[in-house]
Amino acid sequence: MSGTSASEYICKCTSACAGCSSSLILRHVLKAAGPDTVLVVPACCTSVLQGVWPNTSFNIPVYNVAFAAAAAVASGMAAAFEAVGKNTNVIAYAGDGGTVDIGIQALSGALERDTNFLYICYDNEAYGNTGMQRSGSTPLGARTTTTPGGKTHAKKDLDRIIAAHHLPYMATACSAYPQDLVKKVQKALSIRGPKFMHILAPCPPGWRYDASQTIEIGKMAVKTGIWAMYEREYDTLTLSGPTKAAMIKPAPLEEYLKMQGRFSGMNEEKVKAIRGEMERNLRLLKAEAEGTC
Ligand SMILES: Cc1ncc(C[n+]2csc(CCOP(=O)(O)OP(=O)(O)O)c2C)c(N)n1
Ligand code: SF4
Ligand SMILES: [Mg+2]
Repeated sequence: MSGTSASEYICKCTSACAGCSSSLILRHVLKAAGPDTVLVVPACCTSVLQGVWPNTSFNIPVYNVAFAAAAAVASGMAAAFEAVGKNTNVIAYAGDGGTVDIGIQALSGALERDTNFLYICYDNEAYGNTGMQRSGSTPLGARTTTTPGGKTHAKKDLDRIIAAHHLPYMATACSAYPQDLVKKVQKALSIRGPKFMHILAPCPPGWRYDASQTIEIGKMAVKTGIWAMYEREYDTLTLSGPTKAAMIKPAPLEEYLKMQGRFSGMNEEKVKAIRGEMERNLRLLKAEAEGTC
């Protein structure tokens, strides 16, 4: 991809499931960041993919930390690099459970400290590594091993929690749009201070679809509008092209839901509730982008 390193920082034989988009995202993130990068990884699928010492499938330094600690470690590491005059990229790469649930207090504190790091939450909408239990980021209606009848609460609105920290840069992205993703990573790394990205990461075993459908599912999430892509620089919000298109002519939400076993057997009332959540979010984002709220 133009503008990214030709080198690979993830070796081909990781233990990721077939069709894993979170490892695809990480491949693009590292190619966008280049070799002068340190990765901070809490307990999550990525900490399995990195391999077991003395072997590793990653070709850059990785600091593996406790589940709740990624943002605190990344922030401290960034301060240490700055103290010795180094510009090394510090990227925390954490799952949704490690971000919206257990790591949220460390993340909030780190975002307030003004240290120079990028925090990326790859969101497969469940605790994948431990067997697909629900997280705060699991969407309404989704079946997980701890919500076998479908989740009864809405997905936690992480992005508005992050927005309340008034960061120099935050963005949402999706594994199915790699050019957009790379551009946002490079922009984030070009800005000094704490930055945040939230990236949708379809997961075949968790979302219960065939591994060959990973890109299609990601595209449908954006085309329906259930996953919105945008950038926020302090209080200025800019919608990304595919989300602007989805606001004008959305793909049918039912199609996105039907593609995934985790939404099987949902009644119309649930679909209506999911649509209501989605439309409310898009209305708020549009108003913010147009400066009318
Ligand atoms: C304090 C603590 N509690 C629980 C665990 C067990 N644990 C390890 S990874 C994980 C789930 C991680 O989920 P997420 O952050 O969404 O990443 P994913 O596995 O989906 O990539 C859990 C519960 C742990 N390592 N530490
Ligand atoms: S469970 Fe999901 S996120 Fe984890 S390695 Fe498998 S496909 Fe990737
Ligand atoms: Mg997860």
